[in-house]
Amino acid sequence: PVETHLKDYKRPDFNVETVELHADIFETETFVTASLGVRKSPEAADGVSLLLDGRELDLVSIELDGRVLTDGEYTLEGEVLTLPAAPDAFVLTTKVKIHPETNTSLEGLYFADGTFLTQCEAEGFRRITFFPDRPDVMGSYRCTVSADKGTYPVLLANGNLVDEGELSGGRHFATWEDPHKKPSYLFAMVAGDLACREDTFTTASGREVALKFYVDHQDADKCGHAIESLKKSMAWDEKTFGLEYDLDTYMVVATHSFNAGAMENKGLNVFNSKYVLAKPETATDMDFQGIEGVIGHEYFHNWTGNRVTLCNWFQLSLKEGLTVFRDQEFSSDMGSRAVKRIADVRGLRASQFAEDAGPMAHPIRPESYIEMNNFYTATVYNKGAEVIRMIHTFLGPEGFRKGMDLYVARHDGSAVACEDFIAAMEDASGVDLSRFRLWYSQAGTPKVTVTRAFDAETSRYTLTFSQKVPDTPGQANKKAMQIPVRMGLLGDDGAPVSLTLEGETSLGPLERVLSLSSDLESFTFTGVEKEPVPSLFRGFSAPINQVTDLTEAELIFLMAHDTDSFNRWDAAQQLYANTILGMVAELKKGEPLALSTDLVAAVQTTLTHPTLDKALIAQALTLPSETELGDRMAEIDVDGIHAAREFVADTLAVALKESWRSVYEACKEVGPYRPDTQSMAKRRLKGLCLSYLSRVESPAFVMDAFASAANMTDELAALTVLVGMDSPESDEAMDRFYGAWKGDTLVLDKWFTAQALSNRPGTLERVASLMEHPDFDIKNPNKVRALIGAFCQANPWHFHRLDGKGYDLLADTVIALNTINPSIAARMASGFNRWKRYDEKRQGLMKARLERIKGTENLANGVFEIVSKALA
Ligand code: B3K
Ligand code: ZN
Repeated sequence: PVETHLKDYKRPDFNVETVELHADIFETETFVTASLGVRKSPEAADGVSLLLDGRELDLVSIELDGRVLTDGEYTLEGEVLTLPAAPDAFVLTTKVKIHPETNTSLEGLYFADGTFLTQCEAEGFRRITFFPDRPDVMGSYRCTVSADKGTYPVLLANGNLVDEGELSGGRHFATWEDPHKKPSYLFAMVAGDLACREDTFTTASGREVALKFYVDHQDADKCGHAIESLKKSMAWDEKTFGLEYDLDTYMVVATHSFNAGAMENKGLNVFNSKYVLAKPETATDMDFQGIEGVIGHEYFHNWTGNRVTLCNWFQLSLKEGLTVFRDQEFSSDMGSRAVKRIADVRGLRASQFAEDAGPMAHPIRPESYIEMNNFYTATVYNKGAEVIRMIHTFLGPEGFRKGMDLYVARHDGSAVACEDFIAAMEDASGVDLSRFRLWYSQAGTPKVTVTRAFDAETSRYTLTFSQKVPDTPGQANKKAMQIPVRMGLLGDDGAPVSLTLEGETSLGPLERVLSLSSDLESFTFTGVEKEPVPSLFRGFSAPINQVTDLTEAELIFLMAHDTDSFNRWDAAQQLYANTILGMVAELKKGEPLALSTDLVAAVQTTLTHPTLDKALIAQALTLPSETELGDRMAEIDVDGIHAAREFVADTLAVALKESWRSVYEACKEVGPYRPDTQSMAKRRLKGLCLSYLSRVESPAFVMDAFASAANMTDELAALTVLVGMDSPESDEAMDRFYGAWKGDTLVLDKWFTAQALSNRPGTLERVASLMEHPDFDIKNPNKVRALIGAFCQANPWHFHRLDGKGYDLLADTVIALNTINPSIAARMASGFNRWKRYDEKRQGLMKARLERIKGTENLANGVFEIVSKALA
């Protein structure tokens, strides 16, 4: 396998200005004819060859300006077709034969669940036709699709429908033209028998856009929420960034077989059905929120990704980090900002921090890759979004908006780099981001240690910050980063203290943003009468690990009094983590466990708080996951963490039984399901109460909640709790749920996941037998993620069983997927990435499985990259 390096990047020698495609789809083969209008770049050297990528294509014919090329006039070696010394401007026409009907990789053109569809990002277009398949080659596309009319009545591609008609033999065709030039990764086409749900949106400038959602006929009643979410996204981008939609039609196609969440193809998004289909009986509140977020995300790509695109794949975060930031802001504006922030940070800590501390650690702008698909990571996406958020913090909302305006004005229609975005932000705002650029090149989560000193005599309070960016593979001795610290100080009555820095003459504000930019620096506040409690990194103002010496009492104080909702939650998380990890150490020494009464009282106060947002209460009372706790330990103690965390949950359940019960009752709803913020908050808190109550109540109590649930949120909350109870009710609930939902593949994913996450003994054996279930399909990524992904990533106690059977299950799955779907195989293989963090016995077991995978014949490049980096 070869590695591609950022430092080797060069602009293309040839551009393809026009692309005329004909795809003739048949049951057992598809013919693709492509006529490419090629033009040599004025900067290209004399006599350079044109290189075209092609993967698994049967070349039928090749012509240059209408003349058939003979053998010596081109070469086809491996995956590259070369035209030596190509002319300055010409039309190249190739005809290839491909086999979407047997393509299980779900890249390029593939056939799944009765529909032909495409996925081209990152390098899938080369599976459709020979092409310089790189994002800096941009052209105008015209695409004709033909297929049997009875079986595939719907024929789609990007842009506008310009022609359609009948063909002989019961076939028909449709021709689509995209007026905007684009890179090949944004190409899409679809042929299938799908229902279409329509709506319209009128843009700020008064243009009417037709919105068309294509789904399986049986799902036609589940598009309403996605359509509403799209309309909200379109309005939000106009209002927030002044960006309007630019075509007359916006199409979304939903499929059950998709490697990712969704894909932003120009004017023709393809979505994993999970992010389109919802109604209260089948989708949870989380699903409703996920749909709103992903619909928004793909829509926002129209400007950040499509109109302004990437010059090479190393710049992926330019579109993904920015677009995640935009979808986060959108969701915050549609719902509760604090709740959204907490959910995002929980996710970041769970996946990105772990990635940044492991063998795959890479900067948000990676420097090399073997398989680009491996770099659609939490780092590029979610840390990338945090980097954009820090720019927003330094520039302020107005400066940021000016920067966005300038970025779009300068680069609309072109393929650019992260540097172009930073430069636009600097030029528009006048803020110097030179040191800040290190966030793009340095990997690893910075550790910021804070110490404090109070001088009562002079009323001075000093905070000292020291930062260390840890070494990561290929990167040592890093430089200090520029880090924003949004902060405040709380007086002993909980009131905020004025923040006047030494040397300032007027009274300072109650909150401010400090900027760190060296290894060690101090900030002294004057006029501080009594020792305050610091509230630092409010709203998680930087993606760092904060180390403080806050005491239990101070954390409890912050939990109750901080004016920043995020930090109230974070103080609680810190408190739980300190407590549980302290207990892990006590368990090791054989000491008995006891939970601090102050902590119990703090939980009680939060739980019964009369005015707090119920979603925030629920978040505050959710203990950190076993995975997250493990990440905080040098050597992860799987059993100790499980035992200590269970002890804390059980103790809180018993001690506050009456409160859990009364809050549970108070959260019961009257009236029909509504997916609004307040109703969701109630259901969330009710579900949490139920999980605590299940520790003190009988299975019949939870069964009752299950049986009386009137929507999927409540039903799944009860099922998830029941499945962990070692009782006959548990099996009964699983059977009833399956019986009720066996026709709905998305709901069955929840059924698989609930069982994969169970604490019950024998969970691994159950997961293994579910892989043989008729509704499980290893070719379907949603099924693989729902069952095996959930088990390996979110059920550490069972996955890390000391007999190594969990590791076998994962290794066998990776090896099976290696030939079926290499992208998903590589994703799954990263389940071993943390192997060096465990005890010697488990390390040995995991290493042996990694080696077994590495020794597999015909190992896909992507899997090779993950396992060889893990073993290095
Ligand atoms: N850009 C796509 C991801 C494509 C995944 C390629 N392996 C979805 C998104 O981020 O919007
Ligand atoms: Zn994206």
